[in-house]
Amino acid sequence: MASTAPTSSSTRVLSGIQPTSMSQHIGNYLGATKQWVTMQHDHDVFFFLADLHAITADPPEPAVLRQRSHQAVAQLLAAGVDPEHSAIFLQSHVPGHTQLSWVLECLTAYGEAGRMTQFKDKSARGERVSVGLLTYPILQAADILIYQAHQVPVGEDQRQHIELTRDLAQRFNTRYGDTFVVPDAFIPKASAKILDLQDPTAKMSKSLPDAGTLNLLDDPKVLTKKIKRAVTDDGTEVRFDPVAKPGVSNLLVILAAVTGSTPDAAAAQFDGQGYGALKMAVADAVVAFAEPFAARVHEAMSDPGELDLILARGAERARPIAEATVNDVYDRVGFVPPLARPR
Ligand code: AQP
Repeated sequence: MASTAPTSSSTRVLSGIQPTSMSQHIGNYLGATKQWVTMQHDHDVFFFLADLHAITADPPEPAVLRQRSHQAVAQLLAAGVDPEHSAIFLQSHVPGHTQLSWVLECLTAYGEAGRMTQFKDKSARGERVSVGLLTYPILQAADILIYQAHQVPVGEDQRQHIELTRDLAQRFNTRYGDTFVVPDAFIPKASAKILDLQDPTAKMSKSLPDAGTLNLLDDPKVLTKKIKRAVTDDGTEVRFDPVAKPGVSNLLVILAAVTGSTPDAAAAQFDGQGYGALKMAVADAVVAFAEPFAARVHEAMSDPGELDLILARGAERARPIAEATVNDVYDRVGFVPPLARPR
């Protein structure tokens, strides 16, 4: 195993979020970042903003991407990710991610990359399908393996990508000797897949039409309107049944996750009441969470210098680990190391 692996007493945790929008949605929070906050106290944690991934679909204007990256840091702070405990950094600040990605790309079969469901879904949706969209799960594997991470807290949609990461780690280890920790996905049981409010067969996503997405920085009136218009079904009974009642069950999952309950217990409160009462309760709970969250984001955004400092400190923690892994990997693959010449 590479010397960059943490000792057995410290489980290393790595995860990322793409700055593909000005706001996280409630699925990103409940599926991923909420777990980051709880894991940061007793693990060795690294959280990055996947700005390289954020240009795989339609690359945004440069100024917009920069602002989204700052917004994303501010939102991690607002969610409770503490830079004293967690290394928070930008993927583009650590060159090792792309250096390792190339080696892993060469170990990945073309058909294997094309089978990723996110690639199939996004390429079916988008007009422009870049090679980056095809190879992004491999860069994601590099993002994880380069830190020798044990656990990767993500939503259900990322399960297949973590499987690919595990396969690539094992493939490399078999061919070149024990090098990578083979990581496990850490997927929350209850809120692993928050569904789109307008299409409760699809996951809530930043890149789907806005009406079905609860952005945490939406105005409270907008959040309330989106929840009131959420697609349910033509029944009346509030019951947790994800197969028969996906829209209602999705609302119950959100309500339970935000209020610290379970979907069944949340459903029991609405015995004899209709969907209108459920929607009002969900709207009140989401707004009660989102309003102070937005205030914390605005406060953090008022000091961009501090955000850059947090990113610089995070990258300083991440870079030496990444460099050591890349050096080890390049050596094992057989690349001749550059001669360090005395100046
Ligand atoms: N609907 C969801 N429910 C639960 N978890 C979710 N995640 C995303 N959507 C849901 C989790 O959020 C983390 C960060 O996601 P991401 O921004 O890196 O990319 P994504 O999974 O592709 O999320 P989006 O919102 O759908 O973004 P776009 O539209 O830009 O691709 C991940 O851990 C993810 O599992």
